[in-house]
Amino acid sequence: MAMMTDNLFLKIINKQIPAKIVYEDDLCLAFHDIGPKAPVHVLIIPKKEIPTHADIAEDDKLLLGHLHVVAAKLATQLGLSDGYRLVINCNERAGQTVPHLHMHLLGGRDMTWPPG
Ligand code: IU
Repeated sequence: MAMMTDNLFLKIINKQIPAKIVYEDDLCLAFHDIGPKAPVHVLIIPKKEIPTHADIAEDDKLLLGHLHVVAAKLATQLGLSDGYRLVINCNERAGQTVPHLHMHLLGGRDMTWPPG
């Protein structure tokens, strides 16, 4: 699938379109993926506009660390202590469709490796 030209996640951050939000603070938002690929599938996104993983800068170190801390806490809260996977797709060839950095938190089923 091609990358969207519109950043719909910005509209979710600004509450212009609905999402099932599970966590929010000044830096990030987490919500259930609209098309879940596992029994638990949450997206964790920075509020800062960073289009892709390749656009992360030195100044974003604390922000990226924060996203991981939030992901770990959510995984525990959502009952994924027996295992979960974090995925960041970067650019179209890797399957990124929304041009706003997002971390997938997936769990609740056995995972295979390598990913497709
Ligand atoms: P990707 O890594 O860019 O492929 O992931 C985008 C995800 O965003 C994908 O799993 C979609 O189902 C999900 N999503 C969503 O949860 N809500 C939306 O409004 C849109 C996409 I657009």
